[in-house]
Amino acid sequence: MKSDNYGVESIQVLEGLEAVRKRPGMYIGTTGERGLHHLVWEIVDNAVDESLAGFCDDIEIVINTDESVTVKDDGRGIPTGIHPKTGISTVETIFTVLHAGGKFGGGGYKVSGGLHGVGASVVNALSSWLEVRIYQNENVYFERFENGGHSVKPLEIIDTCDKNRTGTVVTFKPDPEIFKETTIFDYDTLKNRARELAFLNKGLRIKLIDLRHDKSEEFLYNGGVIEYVRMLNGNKKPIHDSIIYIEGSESDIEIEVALQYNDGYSSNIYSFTNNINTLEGGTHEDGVKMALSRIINNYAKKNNFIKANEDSLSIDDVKEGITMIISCKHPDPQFEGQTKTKLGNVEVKKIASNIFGNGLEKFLLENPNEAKIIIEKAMLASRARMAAKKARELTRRKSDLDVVNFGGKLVDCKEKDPSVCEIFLVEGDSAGGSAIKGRDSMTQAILPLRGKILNVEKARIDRALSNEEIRTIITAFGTGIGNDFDISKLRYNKIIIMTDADVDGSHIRVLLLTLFYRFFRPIVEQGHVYAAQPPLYCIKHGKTIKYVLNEEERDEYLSTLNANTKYDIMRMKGLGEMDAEELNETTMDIEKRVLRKITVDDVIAADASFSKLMGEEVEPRKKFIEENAIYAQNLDI
Ligand code: 0R9
Repeated sequence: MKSDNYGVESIQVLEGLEAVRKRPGMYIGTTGERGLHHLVWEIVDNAVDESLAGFCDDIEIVINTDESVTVKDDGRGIPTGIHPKTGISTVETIFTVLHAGGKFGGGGYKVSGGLHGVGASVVNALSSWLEVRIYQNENVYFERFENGGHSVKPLEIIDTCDKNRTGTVVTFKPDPEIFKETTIFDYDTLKNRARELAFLNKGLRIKLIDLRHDKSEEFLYNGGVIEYVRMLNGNKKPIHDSIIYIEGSESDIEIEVALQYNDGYSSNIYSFTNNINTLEGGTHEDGVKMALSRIINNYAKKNNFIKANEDSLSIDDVKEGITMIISCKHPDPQFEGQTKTKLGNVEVKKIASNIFGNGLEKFLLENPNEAKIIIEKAMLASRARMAAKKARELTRRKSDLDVVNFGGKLVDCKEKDPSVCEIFLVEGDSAGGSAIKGRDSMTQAILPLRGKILNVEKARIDRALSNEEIRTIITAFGTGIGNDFDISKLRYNKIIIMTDADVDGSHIRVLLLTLFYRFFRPIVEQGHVYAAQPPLYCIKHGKTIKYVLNEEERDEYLSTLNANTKYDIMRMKGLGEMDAEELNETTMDIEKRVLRKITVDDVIAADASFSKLMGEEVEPRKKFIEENAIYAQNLDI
């Protein structure tokens, strides 16, 4: 069949791909940087599926110099015969029929499609060109598609190969007409996910090669999730040597858990289903947490750590300082929740609880020394929780008008509808004073912060709550923390950190982000946190005043001015030196200001950097500073 001679079915196929091009967001979420990288995962996931089926153990991802990407696997190769339903090769079907991979592939766990499960045809539809090569039966099969999935020529044999060589190689170039924001691949984004996939699939080798910068890395973890936990605890101090590992399966559902406690206070539990990060948790996570609490309490009571008349340990107590990976493989996962990252299958809760509970019980019985260390840590957490309870009472905002607790520090806004309200956390009393005068008192609340707030990475909840600055912030937000946390009570839609653009300002910003990340993570995840961007320069010409954020913007603006224009450039002062009008004009006015939204794109990477930068261990911080010092040129800007 020639490309200019398509039948009715082929026309339908092209209409399908055209629909993807018309509404790409529906298939890959966004056409920004995230969507661009999503294309790679769609293809890589097919290779990982082949590995889960037991036929592939080597995957290579290559970023080519022209920003096309090649993905190779050493599996069986996509079937090359004619597909009985479509009358065209199965290869072409996979790349041109929406959702064909799922329909035509048989059995096994399908990781397919990361978040959206859309497959190779969507990648083809959103690419300027795509080429597929299949090594099978001593032949190399080839097909090329152009302009969003139009086959140039049907699948053909272009060469022969060694009889032992099998596999699939896909190269595609994302279409700049679709990805208008960027078509440049980010090495670290690809690296983080490639490494995560290698951790989650023990024995699978994933190599990432960047031909643009001549660098490459290979990830292969025979210990799988055990090595994942070891890496996550790398910047922390574990309190016992072994990493506890439990696996099992029931009714085709596989559960794998690895965990280790460290001497910190936060818990880092990450769960996955079919390699997809279930950020919102779900039944697998619920089952494991339930068993963790049940088994530790049973053991503690049986062995007299907890007396008959004493309270049980809560889930928060047994979670303190835990680093845990939960990986579930399910033949038919149902994803729910706001971001479709919550596992909904009800049967999984009991299965996960049984498998993990039995394994943990056995571990504690066989390792009484480690059991003692873990239980004593949870009991300390329990005592701190009791002490914190009292302090927490003090942070409860009883009503919107309840300003008694604020000691006069918070200057609230008049509007009560949270969706239009914002709060500025301002560095220093002086800038705080200008902000109070310069604000829109209807919708903008101001909380001046005196000096540095406590580093909560190094403090347990009871100590954090005894810190007045932190109590004030918690009270102002209205959400409570820990078990009481309720995001629906958030008093302000935007929480804006306003600090100077110097070293001290950055430090205060990191301390605040650490606090938010540890105690109010959903407000970060749901995009409520922003950093104000005070301008660096003011350009005056004639009656026009233009504020710009950095040198780049300054030069760009100046290049737009007529060559004869006379202008003055002033370097802006710190926040504290600006008067109310200037501060409003440059940094607070909704119409004119620039805010930077703080996102947690990669929660796990963020946790590692928070621990590294804010934790007890000095060595990782020193190493980070040494490695990154070269990037820190403009510290005083
Ligand atoms: C480089 C990226 N790799 C792939 O896209 C890829 C898809 C694929 C595959 C099979 C083997 N390797 C692959 N690599 C495969 C699957 C099945 C049978 N034979 C080969 C099967 O699922 O039963 N396929 C993915 C879907 C299909 N093949 C199929 F639907 F065409 F069968």
